[in-house]
Amino acid sequence: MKGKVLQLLRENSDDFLSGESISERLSCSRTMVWKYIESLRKEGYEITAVSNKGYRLKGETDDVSIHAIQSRLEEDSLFQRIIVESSVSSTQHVAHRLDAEGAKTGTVVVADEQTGGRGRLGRTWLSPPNTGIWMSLLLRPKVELRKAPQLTLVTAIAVVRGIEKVTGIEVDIKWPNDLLLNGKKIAGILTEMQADPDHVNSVIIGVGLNVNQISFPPVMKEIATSLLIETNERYPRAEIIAEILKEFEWLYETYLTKGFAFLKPLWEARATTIGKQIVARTARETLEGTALGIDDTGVLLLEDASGNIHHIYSADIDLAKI
Ligand code: BT5
Repeated sequence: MKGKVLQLLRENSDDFLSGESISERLSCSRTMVWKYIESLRKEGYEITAVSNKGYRLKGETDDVSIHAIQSRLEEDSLFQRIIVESSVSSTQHVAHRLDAEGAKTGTVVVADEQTGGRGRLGRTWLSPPNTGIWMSLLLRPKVELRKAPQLTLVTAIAVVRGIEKVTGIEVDIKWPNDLLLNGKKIAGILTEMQADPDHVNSVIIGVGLNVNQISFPPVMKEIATSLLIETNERYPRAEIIAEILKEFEWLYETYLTKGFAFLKPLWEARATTIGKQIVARTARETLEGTALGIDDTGVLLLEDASGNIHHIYSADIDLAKI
């Protein structure tokens, strides 16, 4: 019965549901409804109650703690320092500050909530509490500056594999930094770096992954989704974080020693847009054509209607409307 109360609340999470309507639908007393709600709250479900309106499910919580993450990693893991905050403006900001203070490679910052989460080009990244994975990895790779964007692609492979290990769900990659589930954005990656003209001092990779959100604001409903929305199941965030870090570690090692070309097949296996007609909006122009694939350095190759091949280093990609 408690599961049914939860299911009703979830199905109606856009609005309040009165105690009376729950008790009628489930044929039980309002006192019992109240008891089930209290019991769900004790389990960590965030349920708002407003008199004359009823109940509304706001979030399905699970704990993310340093212990919950670290206990799942090897003792000699690359990720020796993990910082977990309840609320920060952006984990990228925290990681940049730690970078300036000289923090070691392999420092991880995780937050339960971001009040100023960032996407690329000054865009906003919605990061409500108790629901998603908002984390930044601070790394000091010895790579040439021009190759550092490849780390976005390496991270995409790690996130896809980490999600699949814990949940069995197969997520698609959309070049360069989006992960999609059933065509909607489930995760985004933001790679920022500090560099001299010829060498990289640090790379900060931000990963935002929607896990247990039950809904999105109306303006985002068409484009964004979470693991819970797509599967009606909630998932343990700390476990997913740990699996992503484990996957990242070996992929990163391989990347540093063997280069991106070695990992390219893993990326291609999950890339959705390849072979399709796409529109690519770069900072300079909008191009339309067939996405041929990526080259060994991770650059997207687009063939336009005249047969010209364009090398695209950074862009927003959409499928072309045919
Ligand atoms: C990204 O940018 O996709 C990179 C997102 C990186 C977020 C992580 S969270 C941890 C770390 N700390 C931060 O402050 N950031 C990183 P971009 O490709 O520019 O996409 C941004 C667009 O995605 C927005 O303009 C919205 O349309 C959409 N969006 C915003 N929040 C979303 C969400 N939670 N889920 C799906 N789409 C979202």
